[in-house]
Amino acid sequence: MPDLLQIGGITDVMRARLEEAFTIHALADTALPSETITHVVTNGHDGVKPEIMDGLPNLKMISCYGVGYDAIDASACVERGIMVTHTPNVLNAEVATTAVMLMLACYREVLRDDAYVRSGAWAKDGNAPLTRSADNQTVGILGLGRIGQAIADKLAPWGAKIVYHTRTEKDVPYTYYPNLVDMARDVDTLICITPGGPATNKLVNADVIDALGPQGTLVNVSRGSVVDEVALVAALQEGRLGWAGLDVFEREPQVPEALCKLPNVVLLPHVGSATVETRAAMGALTVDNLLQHLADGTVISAVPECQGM
Ligand code: A2R
Repeated sequence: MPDLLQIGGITDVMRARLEEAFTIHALADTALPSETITHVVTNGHDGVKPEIMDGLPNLKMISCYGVGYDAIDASACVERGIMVTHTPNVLNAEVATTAVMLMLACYREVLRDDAYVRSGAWAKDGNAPLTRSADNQTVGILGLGRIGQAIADKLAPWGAKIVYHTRTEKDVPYTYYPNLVDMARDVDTLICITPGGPATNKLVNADVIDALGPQGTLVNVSRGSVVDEVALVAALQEGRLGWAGLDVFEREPQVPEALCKLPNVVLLPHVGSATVETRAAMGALTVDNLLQHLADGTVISAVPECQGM
């Protein structure tokens, strides 16, 4: 059987299917047969480090369990003729739910009010302070792709007015902002859902955060690298930004202590797509890509860089 290198975790269902077609090797294996590894299964967080890829001379395909593949150098893969696949679409609805959940949790102060009940403050001090309504807000989506559109759809029942910023204007019924600072100035909430990588590094900088302002809410379900975390913490501490709902961080799983101490943030451990149902669908697509590539050299969901291969 061909040799498959496993980087990061896979589910039992994925393993059972892969074991029927591949001999699976872990990165930590002392006797890793680097020369004969033809396939890699990894995830968006671990990716494939350049030094690992360099040590695999017969690598033909990398299947990424996730839609974001910024931890894999796809251009270098194209040069070497290595196919890269990912899992788009099957997680759109779940990540959109996470984004909306973070937005609602910020507006309605879910964590503060939960603590209010648990601490006994309700009985002792009376009703909790009022919160802000999440209805009829102007929401700017940074990255109106597959997931961004799903977020817009999920916000429709809240009467949201959707606007967006991307590099190219889309054929959608929402106002387009070619400039991100201008959009941030005009919205109540900014939701980040671009890919990670150098092109989007710290796209949400101090200028964007200041434009969002003291009444603004920032939600990030994309990559930690998209937001300047130092600028974000400072703005939240100084009241220059109102609230933040964050699923992703610059140095996961490390989260700045200063962020953890702030009352005006909701923090999640990168669980945007992490439900049993959605991870099963992502796992199935990850394995389907590998098995199809093994069978006839084609794949179901190549990353854009590899679509012409
Ligand atoms: O810029 P465009 O026209 O290519 O639109 C894409 C936008 N985008 C950007 N917007 C502003 N500045 C950039 N430098 C930039 N780069 C990309 O992000 C497009 O509207 C959106 C990405 O959409 P999709 O490719 O359909 O990705 P999907 O499936 O929505 O996933 C987005 C990301 C993943 O890469 C993971 O990092 C995360 O969500 O879970």
